[in-house]
Amino acid sequence: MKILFLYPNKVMVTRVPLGICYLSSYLKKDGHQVKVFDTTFIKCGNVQNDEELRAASLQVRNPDFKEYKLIEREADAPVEFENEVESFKPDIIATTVVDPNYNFGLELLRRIKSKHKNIVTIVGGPTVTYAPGEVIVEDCIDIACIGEGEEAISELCNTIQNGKDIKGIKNLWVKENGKIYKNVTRPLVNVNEILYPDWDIFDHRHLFRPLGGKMYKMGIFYMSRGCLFRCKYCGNNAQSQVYADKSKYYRIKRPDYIVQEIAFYKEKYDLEFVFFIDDLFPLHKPEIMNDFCRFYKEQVGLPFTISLHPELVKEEQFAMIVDAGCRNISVGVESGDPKIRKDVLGRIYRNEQVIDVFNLAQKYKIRSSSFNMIGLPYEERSNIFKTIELNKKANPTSATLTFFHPYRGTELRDLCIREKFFDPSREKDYETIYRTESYLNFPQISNKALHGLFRTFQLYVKLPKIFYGLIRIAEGDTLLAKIVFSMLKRIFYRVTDKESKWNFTKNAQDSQTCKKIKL
Ligand code: B12
Ligand code: SF4
Repeated sequence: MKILFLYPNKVMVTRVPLGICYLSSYLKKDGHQVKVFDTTFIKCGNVQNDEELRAASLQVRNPDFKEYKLIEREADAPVEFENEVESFKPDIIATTVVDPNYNFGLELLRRIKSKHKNIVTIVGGPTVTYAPGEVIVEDCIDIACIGEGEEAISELCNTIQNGKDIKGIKNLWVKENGKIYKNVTRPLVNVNEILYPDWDIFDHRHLFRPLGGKMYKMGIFYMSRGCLFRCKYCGNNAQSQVYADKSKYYRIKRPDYIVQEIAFYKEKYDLEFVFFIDDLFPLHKPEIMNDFCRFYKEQVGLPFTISLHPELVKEEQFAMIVDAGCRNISVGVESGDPKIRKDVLGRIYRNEQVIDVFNLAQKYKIRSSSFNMIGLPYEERSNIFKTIELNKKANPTSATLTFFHPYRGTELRDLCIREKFFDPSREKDYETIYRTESYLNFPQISNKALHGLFRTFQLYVKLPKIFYGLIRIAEGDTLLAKIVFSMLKRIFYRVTDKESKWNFTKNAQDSQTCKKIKL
């Protein structure tokens, strides 16, 4: 069988999408022919790419992307996709989608399906798992995959190849002659038996990612699948609900297994940095961390980054992972207001716990990022200032900021629809703006005000309070505001240039000692 994957990525965000890589490994093992059509390096409409956008809001200073050939070429993505389909002649087109590229994915699929009705189309990924009913009714989709897809796609392709009936395959909703067959899910994947993901299917430029202003050849891995928390804005709740064995949803790989996997890819791709994409890196499991750190130091030794939850960080394990090579942590702060965090987001921890984690990063001299959101339901200007103040106190190396969006399948989305904060029938229009503005309408704060705070957030966090009056002016969109913004931007760079610059070398131990270059 020939399977063509479609990765409809509009914003040149690099990093191989592991979902497709895993599916590809399973299909290749069964002897199928696999290819991918990836729009990452094609300019898809008038959307700014992810890193340009982060640089414009002062969140990062980027290295030269062109040096690494990270460029979006001018091309007509739908036409190229059609050409690819006509030359590869796939039996199946398999697409992965997240909410912000869902309609773009549909647009590409529709074009093919209208001409090649015999090609079977299957979609999977977060949007499908969280809202299968919305997806399967689309005219260009034959099959929707709920949850993990490794075994489901493998069974599907083998069943089609053998000319058998596909209607009862677990994890799949199958549409035939207008009727939808909804099958139950199979048990969760055993993360210690899973095949290694096939990165080779993707353009190797996906391996390049910037961090702290420098470009690294980064490998992307997970040690655990799932999460122990159920925040109201995150897909994990909906994802865990689709499985009968919910208690096993958070799964951790054996330390020897994950370390062997990383060592294999380090060698194969000459990696410089390891990026753990775990929703919840298992730092809270000392017995696992002991072995992981020992094996990692012996067999990999590359610098790495992880995401931590403020509630689950203990100094003993923190020191251990730094010793093993952890050189960057990301921590979801989200809001600096404990009440908003608890009532709106379903995240319960104290501000002191957030500050303690960043203090540890400073004590152990590693880089740190906070993740923050703006434009939350019921959030007023004063609440946003609590987020600014918490970041000022915690003093992470970088404070990432995004607009809150009510993604499908989340509790907060239901609330936003109920309260009429947005119009779900306009979802398609929102895809082009989800990174640049809030598409929600709140009675307590205007979008213009949110946009102004988004642009100036870094100035508030990094500059002394004496500048607040000027920053307030820079929030506006008048000519004066623009002049003040560019003046403050210069001061901002002068301040941040004095901060440490990070240089991670392939040997994590060296990067620790040459970590801070004072300019
Ligand atoms: C790593 C990650 C990233 C990375 C890398 C993304 C990438 N290129 O893969 C970065 C940081 C770049 C990123 C960016 C974004 N991300 Co992100 N990301 C994740 C994260 C943490 C893990 C994804 C992953 O690799 N999982 C491991 C693989 C193996 O699982 P998987 O992708 O789900 O695939 C399995 C199944 O879904 C299924 N499957 C998937 N595709 C297909 C296709 C077919 C045909 C079939 C049969 C099955 C199938 O089978 C796979 C194997 O079991 C998830 C959270 C999570 N736990 O899922 C969020 C998540 C996917 N991200 C999310 C979001 C919102 C974003 C951003 C929009 C954030 C932003 N504000 O800009 C961008 C979008 C970028 C883009 N164009 O894709 C949301 C999506 C929510 C939604 N409803 O759409 C998630 C779910 C987190 C959340 N808050 O809920 N992300
Ligand atoms: S801790 Fe993070 S990954 Fe886990 S449920 Fe909350 S937002 Fe999602």
